[in-house]
Amino acid sequence: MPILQRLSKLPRNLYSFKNIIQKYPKRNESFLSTSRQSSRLKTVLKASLIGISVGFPVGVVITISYSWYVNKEASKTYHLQGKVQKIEILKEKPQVPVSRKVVSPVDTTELKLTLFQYQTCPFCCKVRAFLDYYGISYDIVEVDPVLRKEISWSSYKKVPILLTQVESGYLPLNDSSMIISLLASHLKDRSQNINDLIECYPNIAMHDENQKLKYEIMNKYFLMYKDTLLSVKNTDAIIEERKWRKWADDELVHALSPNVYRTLDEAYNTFNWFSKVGNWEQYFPTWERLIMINVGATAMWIISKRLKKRHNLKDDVRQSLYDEINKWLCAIKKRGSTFMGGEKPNLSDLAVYGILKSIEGCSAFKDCLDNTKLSTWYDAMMTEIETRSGSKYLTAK
Ligand SMILES: N[C@@H](CCC(=O)N[C@@H](CS)C(=O)NCC(=O)O)C(=O)O
Repeated sequence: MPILQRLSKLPRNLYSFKNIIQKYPKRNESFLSTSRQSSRLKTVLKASLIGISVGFPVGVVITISYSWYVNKEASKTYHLQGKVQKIEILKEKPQVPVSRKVVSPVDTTELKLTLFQYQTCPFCCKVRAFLDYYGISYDIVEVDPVLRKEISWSSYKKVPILLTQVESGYLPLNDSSMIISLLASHLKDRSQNINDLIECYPNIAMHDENQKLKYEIMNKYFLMYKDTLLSVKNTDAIIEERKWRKWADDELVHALSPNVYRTLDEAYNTFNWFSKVGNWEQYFPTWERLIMINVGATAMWIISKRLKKRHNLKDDVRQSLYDEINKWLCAIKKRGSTFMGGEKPNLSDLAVYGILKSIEGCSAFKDCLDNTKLSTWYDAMMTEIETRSGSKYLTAK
Protein backbone atom coordinates (compact mmCIF):
# COMPACT_ATOMS: atom_id res chain seq x y z
CA MET A 1 0.00 0.00 0.00
CA PRO A 2 2.62 2.68 0.88
CA ILE A 3 4.41 2.02 -2.41
CA LEU A 4 1.15 2.40 -4.37
CA GLN A 5 0.41 5.64 -2.54
CA ARG A 6 3.84 6.94 -3.38
CA LEU A 7 3.42 5.94 -7.03
CA SER A 8 0.05 7.74 -7.28
CA LYS A 9 1.73 10.95 -6.01
CA LEU A 10 4.49 10.69 -8.58
CA PRO A 11 2.88 12.66 -11.48
CA ARG A 12 1.99 15.48 -9.08
CA ASN A 13 5.53 15.62 -7.74
CA LEU A 14 7.00 15.63 -11.22
CA TYR A 15 4.59 18.41 -12.24
CA SER A 16 5.65 20.71 -9.40
CA PHE A 17 9.31 19.95 -10.12
CA LYS A 18 8.72 21.01 -13.74
CA ASN A 19 7.17 24.31 -12.54
CA ILE A 20 10.24 25.09 -10.48
CA ILE A 21 12.45 24.36 -13.46
CA GLN A 22 10.37 26.57 -15.73
CA LYS A 23 10.72 29.44 -13.27
CA TYR A 24 14.41 28.86 -12.80
CA PRO A 25 15.82 30.52 -15.96
CA LYS A 26 14.07 33.79 -15.08
CA ARG A 27 16.02 33.99 -11.85
CA ASN A 28 19.18 32.92 -13.65
CA GLU A 29 18.98 35.79 -16.12
CA SER A 30 19.97 38.21 -13.38
CA PHE A 31 23.25 36.53 -12.55
CA LEU A 32 24.11 34.43 -15.62
CA SER A 33 23.69 37.45 -17.81
CA THR A 34 23.89 35.66 -21.25
CA SER A 35 20.86 33.95 -22.79
CA ARG A 36 23.07 31.11 -24.19
CA GLN A 37 24.02 29.98 -20.68
CA SER A 38 20.40 30.11 -19.69
CA SER A 39 19.29 27.89 -22.60
CA ARG A 40 22.11 25.40 -21.87
CA LEU A 41 20.93 25.19 -18.27
CA LYS A 42 17.38 24.67 -19.53
CA THR A 43 18.54 21.76 -21.71
CA VAL A 44 20.41 20.17 -18.81
CA LEU A 45 17.42 20.50 -16.51
CA LYS A 46 15.08 19.13 -19.18
CA ALA A 47 17.38 16.15 -19.70
CA SER A 48 17.49 15.55 -15.93
CA LEU A 49 13.70 15.71 -15.78
CA ILE A 50 13.41 13.16 -18.60
CA GLY A 51 16.05 11.00 -16.89
CA ILE A 52 14.16 11.03 -13.62
CA SER A 53 10.75 10.44 -15.21
CA VAL A 54 12.06 7.46 -17.21
CA GLY A 55 14.61 6.08 -14.71
CA PHE A 56 12.40 6.13 -11.65
CA PRO A 57 9.45 4.12 -13.10
CA VAL A 58 11.92 1.69 -14.73
CA GLY A 59 13.62 1.21 -11.34
CA VAL A 60 10.25 0.65 -9.67
CA VAL A 61 9.21 -1.87 -12.35
CA ILE A 62 12.52 -3.76 -12.00
CA THR A 63 12.23 -3.86 -8.18
CA ILE A 64 8.62 -5.05 -8.26
CA SER A 65 9.35 -7.65 -10.99
CA TYR A 66 12.38 -8.94 -9.08
CA SER A 67 10.48 -9.35 -5.82
CA TRP A 68 7.62 -11.00 -7.76
CA TYR A 69 10.14 -13.39 -9.34
CA VAL A 70 11.77 -14.20 -5.97
CA ASN A 71 8.34 -14.88 -4.42
CA LYS A 72 7.33 -17.02 -7.40
CA GLU A 73 10.52 -19.09 -7.12
CA ALA A 74 10.08 -19.42 -3.33
CA SER A 75 6.46 -20.53 -3.77
CA LYS A 76 7.75 -23.52 -5.76
CA THR A 77 9.72 -24.73 -2.74
CA TYR A 78 7.47 -23.71 0.18
CA HIS A 79 5.99 -27.20 0.28
CA LEU A 80 9.47 -28.42 1.35
CA GLN A 81 9.60 -26.09 4.37
CA GLY A 82 10.24 -28.12 7.54
CA LYS A 83 10.88 -31.36 5.65
CA VAL A 84 13.74 -33.49 6.89
CA GLN A 85 16.29 -34.52 4.30
CA LYS A 86 17.17 -38.11 5.11
CA ILE A 87 20.77 -39.26 4.74
CA GLU A 88 20.87 -42.43 2.67
CA ILE A 89 23.11 -45.22 3.89
CA LEU A 90 25.27 -46.42 0.99
CA LYS A 91 25.30 -50.17 0.48
CA GLU A 92 28.76 -50.05 -1.09
CA LYS A 93 31.76 -47.85 -0.45
CA PRO A 94 32.26 -45.36 -3.35
CA GLN A 95 35.06 -46.59 -5.61
CA VAL A 96 37.42 -43.66 -5.07
CA PRO A 97 41.14 -44.24 -4.39
CA VAL A 98 42.29 -43.31 -0.89
CA SER A 99 44.90 -40.54 -1.02
CA ARG A 100 46.56 -41.46 2.28
CA LYS A 101 45.94 -43.17 5.61
CA VAL A 102 46.33 -41.66 9.06
CA VAL A 103 47.18 -44.56 11.35
CA SER A 104 47.10 -43.98 15.09
CA PRO A 105 48.62 -46.73 17.27
CA VAL A 106 46.54 -45.57 20.26
CA ASP A 107 43.16 -45.88 18.51
CA THR A 108 40.70 -48.04 20.48
CA THR A 109 37.52 -46.65 18.93
CA GLU A 110 36.99 -49.26 16.19
CA LEU A 111 35.62 -46.50 14.00
CA LYS A 112 36.11 -46.96 10.24
CA LEU A 113 36.25 -43.49 8.76
CA THR A 114 37.06 -41.92 5.39
CA LEU A 115 37.42 -38.15 5.26
CA PHE A 116 36.66 -36.49 1.89
CA GLN A 117 38.45 -33.19 2.19
CA TYR A 118 40.53 -30.30 0.91
CA GLN A 119 43.72 -30.31 2.97
CA THR A 120 43.46 -26.57 3.69
CA CYS A 121 39.70 -26.11 4.01
CA PRO A 122 39.12 -24.67 7.51
CA PHE A 123 36.15 -26.98 8.13
CA CYS A 124 38.19 -30.05 7.14
CA CYS A 125 41.08 -28.89 9.34
CA LYS A 126 38.61 -28.69 12.24
CA VAL A 127 37.57 -32.31 11.73
CA ARG A 128 41.21 -33.45 11.41
CA ALA A 129 42.17 -31.56 14.59
CA PHE A 130 39.40 -33.45 16.42
CA LEU A 131 40.32 -36.90 15.01
CA ASP A 132 44.05 -36.39 15.57
CA TYR A 133 43.62 -35.08 19.12
CA TYR A 134 41.63 -38.19 20.08
CA GLY A 135 44.08 -40.43 18.23
CA ILE A 136 41.53 -41.85 15.80
CA SER A 137 42.74 -43.53 12.58
CA TYR A 138 41.11 -42.55 9.28
CA ASP A 139 41.56 -42.58 5.53
CA ILE A 140 41.77 -39.38 3.53
CA VAL A 141 40.45 -38.74 0.03
CA GLU A 142 41.75 -35.45 -1.33
CA VAL A 143 38.99 -33.83 -3.42
CA ASP A 144 39.72 -31.72 -6.51
CA PRO A 145 38.15 -28.35 -5.57
CA VAL A 146 37.29 -27.44 -9.19
CA LEU A 147 35.89 -30.69 -10.60
CA ARG A 148 34.94 -32.42 -7.32
CA LYS A 149 34.61 -35.79 -9.07
CA GLU A 150 35.70 -37.67 -5.91
CA ILE A 151 32.37 -36.72 -4.27
CA SER A 152 30.22 -37.21 -7.40
CA TRP A 153 28.42 -40.02 -5.48
CA SER A 154 27.11 -37.48 -2.94
CA SER A 155 24.20 -35.05 -3.36
CA TYR A 156 25.91 -32.82 -0.76
CA LYS A 157 28.54 -30.93 -2.73
CA LYS A 158 30.74 -29.54 0.03
CA VAL A 159 33.59 -30.90 2.10
CA PRO A 160 34.21 -32.26 4.66
CA ILE A 161 32.19 -35.43 4.24
CA LEU A 162 33.04 -38.16 6.74
CA LEU A 163 32.05 -41.57 5.45
CA THR A 164 31.43 -43.80 8.44
CA GLN A 165 31.12 -47.57 8.27
CA VAL A 166 27.96 -48.69 10.08
CA GLU A 167 26.27 -52.09 10.37
CA SER A 168 24.17 -51.74 7.24
CA GLY A 169 26.72 -49.95 5.01
CA TYR A 170 28.35 -46.53 4.83
CA LEU A 171 26.81 -43.42 6.37
CA PRO A 172 28.02 -40.07 4.98
CA LEU A 173 28.15 -37.35 7.65
CA ASN A 174 28.02 -33.80 6.30
CA ASP A 175 29.04 -30.58 8.08
CA SER A 176 32.12 -30.27 10.27
CA SER A 177 30.34 -29.15 13.45
CA MET A 178 27.75 -31.90 13.23
CA ILE A 179 30.48 -34.50 12.55
CA ILE A 180 32.38 -33.36 15.66
CA SER A 181 29.29 -33.21 17.91
CA LEU A 182 28.10 -36.63 16.77
CA LEU A 183 31.51 -38.30 17.20
CA ALA A 184 32.09 -36.57 20.57
CA SER A 185 28.68 -37.83 21.78
CA HIS A 186 29.60 -41.34 20.66
CA LEU A 187 33.04 -41.22 22.28
CA LYS A 188 31.57 -40.06 25.61
CA ASP A 189 29.17 -42.99 25.62
CA ARG A 190 29.86 -45.73 23.08
CA SER A 191 26.46 -47.29 23.70
CA GLN A 192 25.08 -44.44 21.59
CA ASN A 193 25.80 -45.75 18.13
CA ILE A 194 26.33 -43.58 15.07
CA ASN A 195 23.16 -44.82 13.34
CA ASP A 196 21.00 -43.68 16.27
CA LEU A 197 22.87 -40.45 16.91
CA ILE A 198 22.33 -39.20 13.36
CA GLU A 199 18.59 -38.94 14.16
CA CYS A 200 19.48 -36.22 16.72
CA TYR A 201 20.87 -34.00 13.94
CA PRO A 202 18.05 -33.72 11.37
CA ASN A 203 18.74 -31.69 8.23
CA ILE A 204 15.70 -29.47 7.81
CA ALA A 205 14.54 -27.40 4.81
CA MET A 206 13.86 -23.71 5.45
CA HIS A 207 13.85 -20.36 3.64
CA ASP A 208 16.40 -17.69 4.47
CA GLU A 209 15.76 -13.92 4.62
CA ASN A 210 16.09 -13.77 0.80
CA GLN A 211 13.46 -16.50 0.40
CA LYS A 212 16.12 -18.94 -0.77
CA LEU A 213 15.64 -22.58 0.14
CA LYS A 214 18.42 -23.92 2.31
CA TYR A 215 18.97 -26.88 4.58
CA GLU A 216 20.08 -26.47 8.15
CA ILE A 217 21.31 -29.17 10.49
CA MET A 218 19.59 -28.92 13.86
CA ASN A 219 21.60 -29.22 17.10
CA LYS A 220 24.92 -29.20 15.30
CA TYR A 221 26.72 -27.63 18.27
CA PHE A 222 24.99 -29.90 20.80
CA LEU A 223 26.39 -33.07 22.30
CA MET A 224 23.92 -35.79 23.20
CA TYR A 225 24.14 -36.88 26.84
CA LYS A 226 21.40 -39.49 26.74
CA ASP A 227 20.15 -39.85 30.32
CA THR A 228 23.26 -38.50 32.07
CA LEU A 229 22.45 -35.79 34.62
CA LEU A 230 24.89 -32.88 34.51
CA SER A 231 25.98 -30.57 37.32
CA VAL A 232 25.45 -26.80 36.98
CA LYS A 233 29.25 -26.33 36.68
CA ASN A 234 29.34 -28.77 33.79
CA THR A 235 26.38 -27.10 32.13
CA ASP A 236 28.11 -23.70 32.29
CA ALA A 237 31.23 -25.15 30.66
CA ILE A 238 29.12 -26.81 27.95
CA ILE A 239 27.31 -23.56 27.14
CA GLU A 240 30.60 -21.67 26.94
CA GLU A 241 32.18 -24.31 24.69
CA ARG A 242 29.15 -24.24 22.38
CA LYS A 243 29.24 -20.42 22.22
CA TRP A 244 32.87 -20.36 21.09
CA ARG A 245 32.41 -23.19 18.57
CA LYS A 246 29.61 -21.19 16.98
CA TRP A 247 31.73 -18.02 17.07
CA ALA A 248 34.51 -19.89 15.24
CA ASP A 249 32.09 -20.83 12.41
CA ASP A 250 30.11 -17.59 12.28
CA GLU A 251 32.86 -15.01 12.81
CA LEU A 252 36.45 -16.18 12.90
CA VAL A 253 36.22 -18.19 9.69
CA HIS A 254 34.83 -15.20 7.75
CA ALA A 255 37.97 -13.18 8.45
CA LEU A 256 40.16 -15.72 6.60
CA SER A 257 39.37 -15.41 2.87
CA PRO A 258 39.65 -11.62 2.59
CA ASN A 259 43.04 -11.95 4.31
CA VAL A 260 44.62 -14.84 2.42
CA TYR A 261 43.34 -13.62 -0.99
CA ARG A 262 43.88 -9.90 -0.16
CA THR A 263 45.86 -9.19 -3.37
CA LEU A 264 46.24 -11.26 -6.54
CA ASP A 265 49.82 -11.98 -5.48
CA GLU A 266 48.71 -13.22 -2.05
CA ALA A 267 45.98 -15.32 -3.69
CA TYR A 268 48.58 -17.03 -5.92
CA ASN A 269 50.93 -17.60 -2.98
CA THR A 270 48.05 -19.07 -0.99
CA PHE A 271 47.06 -21.46 -3.79
CA ASN A 272 50.68 -22.50 -4.35
CA TRP A 273 50.87 -23.33 -0.66
CA PHE A 274 47.57 -25.28 -0.91
CA SER A 275 49.11 -27.22 -3.79
CA LYS A 276 52.22 -27.97 -1.74
CA VAL A 277 50.58 -29.10 1.52
CA GLY A 278 47.69 -30.78 -0.30
CA ASN A 279 50.23 -32.76 -2.42
CA TRP A 280 48.32 -31.72 -5.53
CA GLU A 281 51.31 -32.68 -7.68
CA GLN A 282 50.94 -36.24 -6.49
CA TYR A 283 47.13 -36.52 -6.61
CA PHE A 284 46.13 -34.54 -9.71
CA PRO A 285 47.49 -34.38 -13.29
CA THR A 286 49.44 -31.21 -14.13
CA TRP A 287 46.67 -29.69 -16.30
CA GLU A 288 44.15 -30.15 -13.49
CA ARG A 289 46.51 -28.70 -10.89
CA LEU A 290 47.20 -25.66 -13.08
CA ILE A 291 43.45 -25.06 -13.51
CA MET A 292 42.98 -25.41 -9.75
CA ILE A 293 45.73 -22.84 -9.01
CA ASN A 294 44.98 -20.30 -11.73
CA VAL A 295 41.18 -20.42 -11.69
CA GLY A 296 41.13 -20.78 -7.92
CA ALA A 297 43.48 -17.86 -7.17
CA THR A 298 41.79 -15.45 -9.60
CA ALA A 299 38.25 -16.39 -8.58
CA MET A 300 38.99 -16.21 -4.85
CA TRP A 301 40.76 -12.85 -5.20
CA ILE A 302 37.58 -11.46 -6.83
CA ILE A 303 35.18 -13.20 -4.45
CA SER A 304 37.13 -12.14 -1.36
CA LYS A 305 36.27 -8.48 -2.09
CA ARG A 306 32.57 -9.34 -1.86
CA LEU A 307 33.15 -11.40 1.29
CA LYS A 308 34.97 -8.49 2.93
CA LYS A 309 31.87 -6.31 2.41
CA ARG A 310 29.38 -9.02 3.34
CA HIS A 311 31.06 -9.72 6.65
CA ASN A 312 31.79 -6.05 7.47
CA LEU A 313 35.56 -6.40 7.66
CA LYS A 314 37.68 -3.31 8.21
CA ASP A 315 39.41 -1.65 5.23
CA ASP A 316 42.63 -3.06 6.61
CA VAL A 317 41.41 -6.67 6.69
CA ARG A 318 44.39 -7.81 8.79
CA GLN A 319 43.06 -5.68 11.64
CA SER A 320 39.75 -7.60 11.57
CA LEU A 321 41.64 -10.89 11.81
CA TYR A 322 43.77 -9.62 14.72
CA ASP A 323 40.57 -8.39 16.43
CA GLU A 324 38.99 -11.86 16.25
CA ILE A 325 42.14 -13.57 17.51
CA ASN A 326 42.44 -11.08 20.37
CA LYS A 327 38.79 -11.68 21.32
CA TRP A 328 39.61 -15.40 21.64
CA LEU A 329 42.89 -14.87 23.55
CA CYS A 330 41.24 -12.37 25.94
CA ALA A 331 38.51 -14.89 26.80
CA ILE A 332 41.15 -17.54 27.60
CA LYS A 333 43.14 -15.05 29.69
CA LYS A 334 40.01 -14.16 31.64
CA ARG A 335 39.50 -17.85 32.30
CA GLY A 336 43.05 -18.02 33.68
CA SER A 337 43.98 -21.31 32.00
CA THR A 338 46.08 -22.57 29.10
CA PHE A 339 43.07 -23.51 26.98
CA MET A 340 39.44 -22.47 26.73
CA GLY A 341 38.70 -25.94 28.07
CA GLY A 342 40.94 -25.37 31.12
CA GLU A 343 44.07 -27.50 31.45
CA LYS A 344 43.05 -29.56 28.41
CA PRO A 345 41.54 -28.39 25.15
CA ASN A 346 37.79 -28.58 24.61
CA LEU A 347 35.90 -28.67 21.31
CA SER A 348 36.13 -24.91 20.87
CA ASP A 349 39.94 -25.02 21.23
CA LEU A 350 40.03 -27.73 18.56
CA ALA A 351 37.71 -25.74 16.26
CA VAL A 352 39.69 -22.49 16.53
CA TYR A 353 42.99 -24.33 16.12
CA GLY A 354 41.70 -26.18 13.04
CA ILE A 355 40.45 -22.98 11.43
CA LEU A 356 43.76 -21.16 11.97
CA LYS A 357 45.75 -24.22 10.89
CA SER A 358 44.12 -23.86 7.46
CA ILE A 359 46.08 -20.65 6.80
CA GLU A 360 49.34 -21.67 8.51
CA GLY A 361 51.46 -21.23 5.36
CA CYS A 362 50.00 -17.85 4.37
CA SER A 363 51.54 -14.47 5.09
CA ALA A 364 48.32 -13.57 6.95
CA PHE A 365 49.15 -16.23 9.57
CA LYS A 366 52.72 -15.01 9.96
CA ASP A 367 51.36 -11.49 10.46
CA CYS A 368 49.02 -12.82 13.17
CA LEU A 369 51.98 -14.38 15.01
CA ASP A 370 53.91 -11.11 14.73
CA ASN A 371 51.04 -8.83 15.76
CA THR A 372 49.13 -10.80 18.39
CA LYS A 373 50.05 -13.14 21.28
CA LEU A 374 48.62 -16.14 19.44
CA SER A 375 51.73 -18.31 19.49
CA THR A 376 51.61 -19.43 23.17
CA TRP A 377 48.13 -20.96 22.86
CA TYR A 378 48.69 -22.15 19.26
CA ASP A 379 51.95 -23.97 20.07
CA ALA A 380 50.39 -25.60 23.14
CA MET A 381 47.50 -26.82 20.95
CA MET A 382 49.91 -28.18 18.35
CA THR A 383 51.69 -30.24 21.03
CA GLU A 384 48.38 -31.62 22.37
CA ILE A 385 47.30 -32.68 18.89
CA GLU A 386 50.63 -34.07 17.71
CA THR A 387 50.87 -36.22 20.87
CA ARG A 388 47.21 -37.35 20.44
CA SER A 389 46.75 -36.37 24.04
CA GLY A 390 42.94 -36.65 23.93
CA SER A 391 43.20 -40.43 23.54
CA LYS A 392 43.91 -40.83 27.26
CA TYR A 393 40.49 -39.40 28.11
CA LEU A 394 38.62 -41.94 25.99
CA THR A 395 37.04 -44.73 27.92
CA ALA A 396 37.28 -48.19 26.39
CA LYS A 397 34.14 -49.60 24.78
N1 LIG B 1 29.03 -25.73 7.15
C1 LIG B 1 29.93 -26.56 6.41
C2 LIG B 1 30.68 -25.70 5.41
C3 LIG B 1 31.52 -26.53 4.47
C4 LIG B 1 32.07 -25.67 3.33
O1 LIG B 1 31.58 -24.58 3.06
N2 LIG B 1 33.08 -26.22 2.67
C5 LIG B 1 33.62 -25.55 1.52
C6 LIG B 1 35.13 -25.76 1.45
S1 LIG B 1 35.98 -24.80 2.63
C7 LIG B 1 33.07 -26.18 0.27
O2 LIG B 1 33.11 -27.38 0.12
N3 LIG B 1 32.55 -25.35 -0.65
C8 LIG B 1 32.02 -25.84 -1.89
C9 LIG B 1 33.01 -25.90 -2.96
O3 LIG B 1 34.22 -25.85 -2.75
O4 LIG B 1 32.59 -26.03 -4.08
C10 LIG B 1 30.87 -27.29 7.36
O5 LIG B 1 31.09 -26.80 8.48
O6 LIG B 1 31.35 -28.38 7.02
